[in-house]
Amino acid sequence: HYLPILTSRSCTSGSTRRNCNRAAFIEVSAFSYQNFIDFALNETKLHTNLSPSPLQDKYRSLKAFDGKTQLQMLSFQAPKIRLLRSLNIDAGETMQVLDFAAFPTPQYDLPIFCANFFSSSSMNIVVLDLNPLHDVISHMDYREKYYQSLMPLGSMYAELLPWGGKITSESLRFFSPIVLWTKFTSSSYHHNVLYSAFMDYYKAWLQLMQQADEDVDASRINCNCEAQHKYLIWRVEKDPGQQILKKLIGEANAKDLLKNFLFNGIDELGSKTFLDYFPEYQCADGTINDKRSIIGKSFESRPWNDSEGMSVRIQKIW
Ligand code: BLA
Repeated sequence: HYLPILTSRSCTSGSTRRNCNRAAFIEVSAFSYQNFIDFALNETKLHTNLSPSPLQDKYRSLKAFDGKTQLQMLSFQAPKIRLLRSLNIDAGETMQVLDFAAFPTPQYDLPIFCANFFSSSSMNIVVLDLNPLHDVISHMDYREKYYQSLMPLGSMYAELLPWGGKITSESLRFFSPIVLWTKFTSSSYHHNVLYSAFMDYYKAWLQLMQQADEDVDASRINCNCEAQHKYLIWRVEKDPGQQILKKLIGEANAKDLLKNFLFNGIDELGSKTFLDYFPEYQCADGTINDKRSIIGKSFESRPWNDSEGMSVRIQKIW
């Protein structure tokens, strides 16, 4: 898996193959997440019948206020996938961002595939996970069904991409025991490990998708809808990428992109509000607290390491 995957800019501008390979290893700040997206789409097509999402009409590409930064959007659907979408932000060497997610059709209790990679010229902030639809602490059966067999894969990558330090405590509820939350300085080694992890995690998700049986019980489907709705509402309101999106394309466009593209489905999957799900964010005047976290940041180290200790420590935030 450890291939020189970084598509260096000098590669695309007609340099020789030898220079191209050198550039891929040396110019670590000039890379793109496009090949991650290409891999995922090609791989998906091997497993299911992918068709364009109606969202493609409205969300394709945008240029930021700076006139240089490009935002590229793709969206698809498939029988078991309600929405497969990606946002790729290309600000050259200053910033590259990938937000790639797959949301299951509500008849399936499949995890949500989540790849959020933010890269500036020096720093990378990464979350890669199969976000659980249902709580993996109280629903041991859900945890076993989807994560038990993936624990070795998760442990291998958790060693290569160590825990990124304290996070917004509320976020942990949306993470699985195999989550990769990490920060690293840019290097071709790190980017290659990340590409490898992305490929393996996505292949694992596709396999789960292919094997998933449809829920027929109406109450189970309702639970799946509500869980996905809660997840979407959380991310529309509290996603850490919001500030940057607002800076790039303005507040109204950023809000539209978050609600109607990135976390599309809020109007269809449920009718509860953010404060119904997260009442602790309610201010005295009834509005939603702007803070990303009420509890504050915690989890200095990977909380999933010891399975006994983990339950006790994580239960406190539920
Ligand atoms: C930081 N992004 C973070 C952090 C997390 C995530 C955990 C660390 C800060 C924190 O504790 O909140 C990602 N958090 C997630 C994800 C979930 C979650 C995926 O709860 C899912 C449930 N990140 C993006 C995009 C951008 C981005 C699209 O995904 C930019 C357009 C930027 N993320 C970004 C930046 C930081 C960050 C700049 C550091 C600044 C900060 O902490 O606010």
